[in-house]
This record gives sequence, C-alpha cells and structure tokens, in this order.
Amino acid sequence: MKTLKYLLLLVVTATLLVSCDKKTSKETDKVAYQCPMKCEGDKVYSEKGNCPVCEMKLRPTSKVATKVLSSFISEESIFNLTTKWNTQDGKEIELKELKGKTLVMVMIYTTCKAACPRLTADMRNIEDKIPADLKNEVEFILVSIDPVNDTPEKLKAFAKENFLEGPQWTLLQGTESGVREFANVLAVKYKQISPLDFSHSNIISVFNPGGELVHQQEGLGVDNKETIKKIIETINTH
Ligand SMILES: [Cu+2]
Repeated sequence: MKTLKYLLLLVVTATLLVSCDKKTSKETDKVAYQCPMKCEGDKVYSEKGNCPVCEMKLRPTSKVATKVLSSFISEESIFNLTTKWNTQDGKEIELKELKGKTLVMVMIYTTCKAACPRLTADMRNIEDKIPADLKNEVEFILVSIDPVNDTPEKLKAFAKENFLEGPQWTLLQGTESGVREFANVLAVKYKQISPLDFSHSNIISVFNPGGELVHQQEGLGVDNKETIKKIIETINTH
C-alpha cells in the first residue's frame, strides 16, 4: 500500500514536471517585438506596441521569415498598367514585376539641369535613411518623362553619374503613352518646352508592395522624415 502511494506521488510529480517544462519552452517560442529604427539598440519587447522613443510600431523580429505575399491586385494598383518598360540594363518589364517590395518612385529626365539632379539627390537621401535590415524591402524607381531621348544606355550612364548603383535602383524608359498614363496615376504634370527641356512637378511617391499609392512628398530638398516613416510603416504592415 505504501509503495503504491509513493508510486502515485512519483507519477504526479513527473506529470507536474513535464507540464512545467512545456510552459517554459512555450514562453521562449513567443515572438519578440523590436523597434524597426532600433532606437534602444537590440532591446526586444514581448508584447506588440509602439517604440517609447520614436513611437513607431514595433515589428516581430522574425517577420522576414513569416512573410507571405498574396497574389491579389486591387483596382487602385499600378500593377494593372500593362505597358512595357525597359530598365537601364535593357530588360523589358511590366510594372507588376516590381510587386512584393515597397516602391519609392520619381519621374525625371536625364538632360534636366535644374530640378531632376536635386530630385535624384532627394531619392538617394531617402535610400540612405532606410535602416540596413529593411533595405532589401524597398525598391527605388526613376521613370523617365523623356522616353525618346532616355534610352537604357543613357539611363545607365545617368545612374552611374548619380551613384544610383546596386539592385535597389531601377531606371525605366517607357513609351510616350505609357509614361503619360503613369504620370496621371501619380498626378505628376509635365510638358515639353523645347527638344531637351520639360517643365514638371517634383513629386516622390511611395507605393505599398501591392502597388497602391500610400504617400507623396512634394518639392525639392524637403524634409523627408514623414516619407521615411511612411516607408518603414509600409514595410512593417505588409
Ligand atoms: Cu527636371
């Protein structure tokens, strides 16, 4: 009888130990959240929330691995535009091939002496400020408003001169109607005023990975804090 009691006690203790063990391993499996700007270095939080320093939404540290992209394209998406474009490397693409990354887009032309060099510098400046671990999630696209003159070769040379080298930079030559259609979506206005000169709006647009417009920055050399914040937010919610 005594032995049976001991045996029972042993079984109960063992069961308790096992369930205790389960609990601890479950807790270590929990997702940790971190500020995308790493305001507090590598500090992690166990709950969702906002960074107490910059107030940006905390993101799961294992986010990249769990990302699943849907094949859905909404009516507002630029991926519905079916015109063809040439990249600076002479590759023919459609906009929907850019799907999956947050897109930062601007319209320029390579012979511009006034605004475009500054707009290009603004793009570089934005790219510079994206945290290193998120750089892979963003693509920077310069669309020429002068598709007659801006051949892939000219775009390639322009990219080199302006330090737009690396896989995150894409320069596009379209067709005249394709460029006009794209400009209308961005509400960018442009007009040819002489063979090599255009007047144009100065707008940098941010699209989510589904190709929907989420933010625009207007002007030259403007404060890009809002734009950076929007880009990071977009990455973290997709
Ligand atoms: Cu210009």
